[in-house]
Amino acid sequence: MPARFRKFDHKPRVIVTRRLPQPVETRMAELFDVTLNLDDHPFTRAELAAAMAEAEVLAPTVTDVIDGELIRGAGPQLKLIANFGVGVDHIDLKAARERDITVTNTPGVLTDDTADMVMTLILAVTRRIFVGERLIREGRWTGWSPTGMLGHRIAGRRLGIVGMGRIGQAVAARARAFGLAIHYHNRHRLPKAVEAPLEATWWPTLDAMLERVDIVSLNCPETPETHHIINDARLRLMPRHAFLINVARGTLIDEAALVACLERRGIAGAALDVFEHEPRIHPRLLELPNVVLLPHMGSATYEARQEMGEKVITNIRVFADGHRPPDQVLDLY
Ligand code: 8YV
Repeated sequence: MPARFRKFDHKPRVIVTRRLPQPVETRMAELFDVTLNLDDHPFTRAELAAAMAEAEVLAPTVTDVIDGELIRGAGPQLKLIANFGVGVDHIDLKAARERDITVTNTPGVLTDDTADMVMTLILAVTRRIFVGERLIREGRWTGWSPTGMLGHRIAGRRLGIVGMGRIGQAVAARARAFGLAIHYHNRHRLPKAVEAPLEATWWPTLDAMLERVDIVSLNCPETPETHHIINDARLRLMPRHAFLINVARGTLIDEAALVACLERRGIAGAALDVFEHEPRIHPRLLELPNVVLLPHMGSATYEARQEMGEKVITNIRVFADGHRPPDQVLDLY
């Protein structure tokens, strides 16, 4: 058994960087020698460094940028980074491997909620939900009219999913029920048994798919290969009537190029739950009427956040018991 999976002879010293659901924090306090972040402020780099100098287990979130320098500066006692969240692009996995620090995440439990959010955004942007909502709240609605508040029907349109993993497939299943035709771009073609019920069409090249679909949903992780996967050149491939949906990571899109594209009406609209420099939003995005903007809330259900916390606990317990944690992240990119 590799040295890293060595049983602890004491309660692991755990530092949690953000507030987690109450039952999760209570259970952590029972099981671990834990320090919680009671006021929920995002850790500064200095606070992260201090935590990594002291903790045996760090439980961070997407708001903590844990780069190579921080990992190399960590104390020798740091053995596990048990991330609260499925995406681990904020953690330098290679540096962690070099220091023999195990990294875990929380896959599966946020799949359905995130896929629901994709459908919400598709409908919100095509049916102009928030434009209508604002009309009422701002007291500008003067009554129904045959040509008022028109949007677009999604049934019969082609949805192009970029990244057909757990979340991409959950999006496809929902989208089928709404009458969308499923197209996807993925490094590998899915087995026939997965493709067939979805009647999904695999596109080996993203560029070719972008030219042919009406709605694009980004559902891949952020890696060096997928950074700015939607750039100026690719936006120019999309039809003018197309919509772009992103619940994955803001850095998948060159946001400046997207703003320019929307301003020249290169595509019909975008619905974004994540941003390149979040929580900062490109100021010109705020001016555009054909854009839906949400504050990174794809997995924000009570149920998902509780289950994510339970996964963090399970990963720490199994690791501290001397075994490979169930959600170990391997540095495959
Ligand atoms: C989480 C997410 O809320 O899990 C992810 O990767 O993007 C979000 O749904 C966040 O990452 C928690 O750390």
